[in-house]
Amino acid sequence: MIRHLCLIVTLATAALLMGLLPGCGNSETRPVDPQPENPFEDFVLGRADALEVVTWNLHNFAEDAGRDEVALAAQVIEALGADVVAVQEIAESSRFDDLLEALPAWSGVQANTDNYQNLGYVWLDSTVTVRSLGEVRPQVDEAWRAFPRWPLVLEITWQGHDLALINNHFKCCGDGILESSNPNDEETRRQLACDLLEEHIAGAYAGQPVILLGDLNDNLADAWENNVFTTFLAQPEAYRFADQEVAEGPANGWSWGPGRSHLDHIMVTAPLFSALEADGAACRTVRVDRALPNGQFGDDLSDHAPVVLILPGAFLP
Ligand SMILES: [Ca+2]
Ligand SMILES: [Ca+2]
Ligand SMILES: [Ca+2]
Repeated sequence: MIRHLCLIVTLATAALLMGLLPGCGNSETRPVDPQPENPFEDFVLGRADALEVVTWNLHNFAEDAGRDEVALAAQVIEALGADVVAVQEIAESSRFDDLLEALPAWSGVQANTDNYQNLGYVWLDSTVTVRSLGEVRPQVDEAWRAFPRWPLVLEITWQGHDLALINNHFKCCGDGILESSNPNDEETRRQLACDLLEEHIAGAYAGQPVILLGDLNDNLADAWENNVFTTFLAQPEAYRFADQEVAEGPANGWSWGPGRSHLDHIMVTAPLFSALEADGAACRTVRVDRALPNGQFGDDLSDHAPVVLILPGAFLP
């Protein structure tokens, strides 16, 4: 599935060769086109001494808006400079290829388990080594109800630290009421997704650092009886949502809308708690939408702003 690596190596080789053959005796000097300004350049997150992990729903990427959507998404990812970006809603696989081509310092993968909206990852080649790529496919009859898209697992090494990322996009919608006796209820389906993911993490990654992230399509701050995340929330010694305070905080920090509700989450397992509590750690919505005028972000790019988790490297296991 890592089918973009060869292309990137080819491009890098071509660039190197061009660099090795300067001048070539051409005395004409052509004016160099100025680099287009990146409207998101003030939103830099990337630091050498921290792991930054982003989740971002790209909203039917890039079905309607064509090249602009690709170019804007590339500018956001480049400006943020995070180590890994987990994305949801890749609608046109070739556009995701275009996105990777526009990001020469990054590599990426996309899944193809859904017929119209897929999961993917983009990572910074200079800091991240991918050890494996896989999917969570629980062997239970109801798994399809939980997962319209199989959770996409990326095992990485970042600056010598091994960890696993699990990206997912839960079933949307619902009426806010968790109706556990109805297997088709949207809230029940999201609750089942949490149950199956918890089982998988506890089984496959006991005692290991795991980051679960994605568009989980529900509110962490809901009342307990209607909260779809209680499997995790009931085990605070094992799991913590890094964005819990965002969900409980003011609306301008919420990811969907942006500012209308908070649906994109990043959860970590216990081995990452010290990093999460360390000075310099943070988890927040990055309101890149504010860099564009008058609703252009929503029209041309996405209805979600990215959410980032920053973990200081010195505190990683
Ligand atoms: Ca970094
Ligand atoms: Ca809810
Ligand atoms: Ca319901």
